[in-house]
Amino acid sequence: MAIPTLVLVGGFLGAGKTTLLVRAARELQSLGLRPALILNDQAAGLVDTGFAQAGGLLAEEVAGGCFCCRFSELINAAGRLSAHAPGVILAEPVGSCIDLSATILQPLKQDFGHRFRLAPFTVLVDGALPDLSPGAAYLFRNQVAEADILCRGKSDEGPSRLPWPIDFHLSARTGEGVWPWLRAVLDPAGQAGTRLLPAVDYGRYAEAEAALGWLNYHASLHLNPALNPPMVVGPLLEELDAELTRAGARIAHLKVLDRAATGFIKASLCRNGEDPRIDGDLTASAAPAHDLTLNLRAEAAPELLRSIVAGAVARLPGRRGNETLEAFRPSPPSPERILRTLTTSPPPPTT
Ligand SMILES: Nc1nc2c(ncn2[C@@H]2O[C@H](COP(=O)(O)OP(=O)(O)OP(=O)(O)O)[C@@H](O)[C@H]2O)c(=O)[nH]1
Ligand SMILES: [Mg+2]
Repeated sequence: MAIPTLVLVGGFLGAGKTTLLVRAARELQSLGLRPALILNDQAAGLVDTGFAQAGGLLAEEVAGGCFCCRFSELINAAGRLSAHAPGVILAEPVGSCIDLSATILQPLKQDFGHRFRLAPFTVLVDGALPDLSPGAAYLFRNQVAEADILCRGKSDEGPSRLPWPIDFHLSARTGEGVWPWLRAVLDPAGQAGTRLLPAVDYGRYAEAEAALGWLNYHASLHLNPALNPPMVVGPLLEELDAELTRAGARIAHLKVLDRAATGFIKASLCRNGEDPRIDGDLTASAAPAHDLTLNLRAEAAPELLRSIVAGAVARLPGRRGNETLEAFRPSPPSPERILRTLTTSPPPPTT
């Protein structure tokens, strides 16, 4: 049996990684190539996993730390997927992660060439450079420096103002550039992990990540009156945006997924005050039972994020059940493996 191709797509919070991977998975499905996804976060309860599953895709989650700190779990998640014989595994590391070449790509090439063909590492960058604090800018710069393939996403939103040479301009929304990029990553001649950060100051890396407050919320809702998903998500995002802005909390990514029997909506903000970007079914009819997942990454204390989100969901009409809310700062990265030399993959098995 052929081994799957493992396609890792990195890039900063909100760059459009999940949307691209879901789009790419659908394109691959249309050719019978059996895609699967692995999503990743510092905590469980991911909008991204729910979004992929709501779209009928096979998705695994590595939670509780980034792929580099949970390298074995990444391998285990890929192992669980192998029961479904995927042709392509699309994997998204946490959007604040750096040093992925040394901590994931080189170890994968060195020790797992018999299990995966590793695709060139793609880094996706939003065409409108995000407005970043110095710490976030440090993470962003290092992500770009590790790319085997650098892509500019959201090309439907206007011309790029990026200062780097871009390999592919693509839009997960319109599909522009998605196939040329997929052909490049699936090309057996493509080289993965060709770049390596010379050295990483893990103190500075930890500080930059810890400047971000992280919040994951999940609940089942029994609404009275019944509402459709856009009527749940729209006012909630508007209220959260207003309150975060008032409190001086800079949003890196605020995303909400609301699922009802009648349809689902995912909406997100990548900065304060912008219009939400929406995926899903705006015409779904009203329903009383909903499943709500909210992930917020913002430059603010986790306690502040907790009180703002808890206050906003408490004002939803009706009852909430099975509530979970985790708010924290990411703990210092502590990779399982660091291999700071460029390794070559052994040839894949011939049988
Ligand atoms: N217009 C447009 N919007 C997009 C495109 N790709 C993603 N988006 C929107 O950008 C927002 C962020 O997209 P995600 O795919 O969630 O970004 P991400 O990089 O996975 O974010 P994190 O998981 O938080 O790191 C969502 O609201 C998407 O709908 C695109 O090609 N065009
Ligand atoms: Mg994502």
